[in-house]
Amino acid sequence: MLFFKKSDLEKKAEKGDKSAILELLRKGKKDKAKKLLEKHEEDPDLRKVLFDLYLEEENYLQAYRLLERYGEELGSAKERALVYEKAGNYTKAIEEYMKVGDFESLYRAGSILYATGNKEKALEVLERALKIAPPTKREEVEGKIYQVKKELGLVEEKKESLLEKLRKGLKKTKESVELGVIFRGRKVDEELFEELEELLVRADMGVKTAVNLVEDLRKTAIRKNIKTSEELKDVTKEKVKELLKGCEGELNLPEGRKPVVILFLGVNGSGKTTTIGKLAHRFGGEGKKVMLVAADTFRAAAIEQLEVWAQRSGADITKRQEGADPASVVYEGVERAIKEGYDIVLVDTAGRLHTKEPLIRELRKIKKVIQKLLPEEPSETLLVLDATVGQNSIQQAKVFKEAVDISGIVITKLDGSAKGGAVVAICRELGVPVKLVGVGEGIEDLQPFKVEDYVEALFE
Ligand SMILES: Nc1nc2c(ncn2[C@@H]2O[C@H](COP(=O)(O)OP(=O)(O)O)[C@@H](O)[C@H]2O)c(=O)[nH]1
Ligand SMILES: [Mg+2]
Repeated sequence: MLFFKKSDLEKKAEKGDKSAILELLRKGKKDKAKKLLEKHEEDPDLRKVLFDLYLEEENYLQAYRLLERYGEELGSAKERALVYEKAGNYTKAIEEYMKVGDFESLYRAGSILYATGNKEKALEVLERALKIAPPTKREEVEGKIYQVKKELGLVEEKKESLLEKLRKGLKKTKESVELGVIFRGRKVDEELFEELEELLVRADMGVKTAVNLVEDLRKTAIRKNIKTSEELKDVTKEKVKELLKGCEGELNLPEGRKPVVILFLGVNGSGKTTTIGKLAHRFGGEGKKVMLVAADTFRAAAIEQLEVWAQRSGADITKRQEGADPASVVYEGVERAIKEGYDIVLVDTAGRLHTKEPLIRELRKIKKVIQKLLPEEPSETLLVLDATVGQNSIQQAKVFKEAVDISGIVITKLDGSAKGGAVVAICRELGVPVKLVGVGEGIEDLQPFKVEDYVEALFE
């Protein structure tokens, strides 16, 4: 009868022969060697080997156990710091990182201090880190310092008001369509009405809407005996605001639901990924734990782009390799978000319109997968539309609407568009409120859509 005999080496190792145990490890019999190392962890040499093994396996809790039990002669200071950090012993982690003192360690120490609420000390340490930061890291560290200073009330928010930003955003529309100018010192006559109508059409408000609006204005002008163009301007603004009634909407973020899932749709290039990055930054700033899901798996670059935004905004990301099944990435991301207590999940999707049927199928599948885990989600399904495309984007929108219900619209690139009036046409035609507008490529360049501000900025 055949049976497997234990090798001599194993026998020797089991008896506690140090070099035999190490040889076993070298030969790749990790599990066996680990058991024996654990058995003989009293031995300082073997303990060191065991500690390294735990680190290699990222088994930080066991590594931590060794540190606690045997004092601190294990591993390098940096490794110890990492173990303390992962095991949640932040005081010790900070202590060790500070001892190491290189950029990475100071930055970690500063970040932990910040995360654990010690902002003054965090600021001090982060500023030390900044002094020795490599060029590629400077921006990130500066960003963090600014954040801490802001929270400590040491800097004024240097933010422009939303209205100022929107004004700047609509600049291009206003340059090509001088909606403000024609109301300056003009007589209220048929010529003015015709010009106004033409400008509204040029701003891409939609022919029918423009014609009806101006017709309405003619009547109102007579009824109210309006004589000056300035007065007419006020009436026009009121009428446009009325047209936009129901077009303004806030993001639906139900209290107490965790996580809230927001699904992003839109053709490639419309600005989904950028919008997700900006939103992640906003939520992160509110102290929310944010997960990005890279379900646009068609191009590696799309995943990388989302990753960059995750880093910039401090969010986490669930991703797989290019070509992975989008719905299963979503499943994984949402599942992780539930387990790990995330507040918000932002799902990036692909929008290849030329494959309409597969696109529709895929979006439905993604939604189904979300609802399998969280029947009440997504709280928002946002369609991202590019303002430079203007009203033409309404056609695109219909394809997405066919796939899933849209709860809100995001209009991006308002800053680069001469078709700022299309917001009116888009919202009215689709019957879905605009919830956000993008007014630039920067991380802060996203704002809630406010009818009042929009109309003021457009006619100013
Ligand atoms: N000027 C401007 N550019 C934007 C805005 N939003 C997105 N973009 C740019 O539009 C391009 C496409 O955006 P991206 O987020 O990759 O679109 P996606 O394919 O839908 O994910 C990028 O170059 C963005 O920087 C915006 O509000 N203003
Ligand atoms: Mg993208």
